[in-house]
Amino acid sequence: MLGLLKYGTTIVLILLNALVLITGIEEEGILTNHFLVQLHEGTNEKAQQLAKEHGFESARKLSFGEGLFHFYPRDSPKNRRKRSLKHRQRLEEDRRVKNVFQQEGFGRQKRGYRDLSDFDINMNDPLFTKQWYLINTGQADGTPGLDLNVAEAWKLGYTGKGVTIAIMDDGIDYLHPDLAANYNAEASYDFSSNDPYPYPRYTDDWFNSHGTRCAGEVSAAANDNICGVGVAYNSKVAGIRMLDQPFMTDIIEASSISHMPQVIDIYSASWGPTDDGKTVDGPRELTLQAMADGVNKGRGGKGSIYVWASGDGGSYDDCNCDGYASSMWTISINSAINDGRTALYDESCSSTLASTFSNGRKRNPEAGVATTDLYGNCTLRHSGTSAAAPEAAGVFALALEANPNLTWRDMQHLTVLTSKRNKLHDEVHQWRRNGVGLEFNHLFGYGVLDAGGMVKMAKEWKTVPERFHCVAGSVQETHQIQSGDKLVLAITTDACQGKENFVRYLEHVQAVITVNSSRRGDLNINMTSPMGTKSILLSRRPRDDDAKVGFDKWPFMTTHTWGEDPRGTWVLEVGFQGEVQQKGVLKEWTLMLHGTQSAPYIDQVVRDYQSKLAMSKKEELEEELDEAVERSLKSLLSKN
Ligand SMILES: *[C@@H]1O[C@H](CO)[C@@H](O)[C@H](O)[C@H]1NC(C)=O
Ligand SMILES: *[C@@H]1O[C@H](CO)[C@@H](O)[C@H](O)[C@H]1NC(C)=O
Ligand SMILES: *[C@@H]1O[C@H](CO)[C@@H](O)[C@H](O)[C@H]1NC(C)=O
Ligand SMILES: *[C@@H]1O[C@H](CO)[C@@H](O)[C@H](O)[C@H]1NC(C)=O
Ligand SMILES: [Ca+2]
Ligand SMILES: [Ca+2]
Ligand SMILES: [Ca+2]
Repeated sequence: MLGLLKYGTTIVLILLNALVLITGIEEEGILTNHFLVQLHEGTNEKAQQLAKEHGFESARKLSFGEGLFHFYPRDSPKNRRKRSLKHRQRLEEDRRVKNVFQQEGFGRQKRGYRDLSDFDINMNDPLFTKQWYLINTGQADGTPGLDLNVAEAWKLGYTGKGVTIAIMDDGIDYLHPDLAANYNAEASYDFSSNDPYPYPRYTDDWFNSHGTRCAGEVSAAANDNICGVGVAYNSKVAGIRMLDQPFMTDIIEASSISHMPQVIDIYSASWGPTDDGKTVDGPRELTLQAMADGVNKGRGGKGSIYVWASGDGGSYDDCNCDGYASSMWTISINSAINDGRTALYDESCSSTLASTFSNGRKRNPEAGVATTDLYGNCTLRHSGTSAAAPEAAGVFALALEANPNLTWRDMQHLTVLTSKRNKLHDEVHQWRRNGVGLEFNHLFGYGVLDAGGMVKMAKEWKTVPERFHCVAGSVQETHQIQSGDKLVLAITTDACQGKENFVRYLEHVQAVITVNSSRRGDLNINMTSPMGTKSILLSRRPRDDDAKVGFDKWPFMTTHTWGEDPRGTWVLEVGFQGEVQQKGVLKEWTLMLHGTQSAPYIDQVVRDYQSKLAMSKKEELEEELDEAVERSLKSLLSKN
């Protein structure tokens, strides 16, 4: 009897989750005229017949138990509740019926439908209600609930206090009344004109408004009656002016990226190589060194957090050809528009970690990103993946306030685990799950950042174990490729098992590739992990007609295999797309694995977040975790 009761309760829950049957019922304990009916022997027809005899509309067979049916009413569920008692008695008396469970009705909010007043966050800032990326109630024809979930983080008390974010851009209007109070002058600098005042240079068309707009998204003050509210509205913002000179240099980039790494926590960059769909470029020597130093020595050794816009080149470009966005040391952020679709300028690539929001697709003047603008103004029209990166920087500031101990890798792990698919919708690339059940998309990465989820997990977070690097294998012979005949290569690896640098749980994977071809833009490269996760390392770039340089030891990066066991066979596929016949030569493929030896989440609250993991893989994962615990215990014991 107890068993049956328990069973019944479970079913009730499943039923109510699966079917949106009840509307308009707020109180607990109301009985509906939906019934869970168990028959002694029940075909679908018999059940439907019986349901009609008893005055129901019909019955539906339920897949999760023997002889179980949902008897549903003819009438709107709101009305005629009085009749339900009679229904029940009559059903119970019917000899064909074994059990009857009348369904209780309880409140379930339709996910995504919200009202600003639900948040009891009362900001007097005039643009606050237009900032749909903070709290999306469906403004500007957007999809309600599709937002950064900052309200939850704010309610928990996290607003960015004590965290400094640098905007590396064309300057900041630090006199802006919505920014002045949060401006960190000591941490600011102007590398475009070598002075401590990163004020934007005036032009008639307000061309240099980019940095000011980005700064407002992160750190605009709250409740001051001016413009809107920053994601981390109590954080400090520093201006690093470095985009406003005729040419970029390695020195300016390196200086910017390494400016005051013990004071600045997060660096936000919304720039990179030209998004013309034919450039392949990345950080030069000094900048690479500066980034490496930043992640190793910044923030007292916990590592500077570099947030990067994945690019505005649209479907013509591939952000894996942008060495800043595809770097393991940057968190590369793509953008979704206010109804969850991709923006026209979004670039896709396997190195993108997560997404935030930019403008709406419709030419709705209120669908842009509302923020501060030059000369004390406000704007509703900020857009592009430029707008997306600072939102992420703001969310990371909230996480750092929740736990200042987070390392640059902890931040990436948190991003992977707490970002959500939500209502993001990519017409080209499907959402898939990787070998450990993490859901990802080629364009959106692991989904949209969830500030509430992130601060909660950050609070309990234990720093991930030491990181190791393993060269899993390398193909050095030359291989011909031509249209219609793709090249397939394999590397079988033990991931350095038995050596000090064994990588058992993946973080980033790099495929260092040297290849030339008669047309670089027609090349495409895929790589599949031993657990079966395919990463598109390079997609076609129709405007790239390079026939000389190709890729020279280019590190293509994927984040899709995060958490996977890298041991086994990796497969690389290189081919051409496009009408014209092309040929090329692949000269090198070196597979580099980065990750941990011990399971990163053993001590983590992640177990509570396993809904994010595929149910089918959950047990395997548990097993793996347990095995890892056992292994580390054994090795500890053997050392004694
Ligand atoms: C905002 O911009 C307009 C020009 O579009 C300018 O006339 C006005 O003075 C600016 N507002 C402030 C507060 O400076
Ligand atoms: C951060 O680290 C310090 C020293 O290791 C520790 O005392 C503190 O509890 C940690 N804080 C959090 C939030 O984990
Ligand atoms: C690619 O490299 C091979 C071998 O080095 C060379 O023979 C060939 O001409 C090159 N092809 C192109 C398109 O540069
Ligand atoms: C790579 O994957 C994409 C998407 O599934 C596919 O269209 C393309 O043909 C693949 N390319 C190769 C070389 O296998
Ligand atoms: Ca200046
Ligand atoms: Ca404000
Ligand atoms: Ca690009």
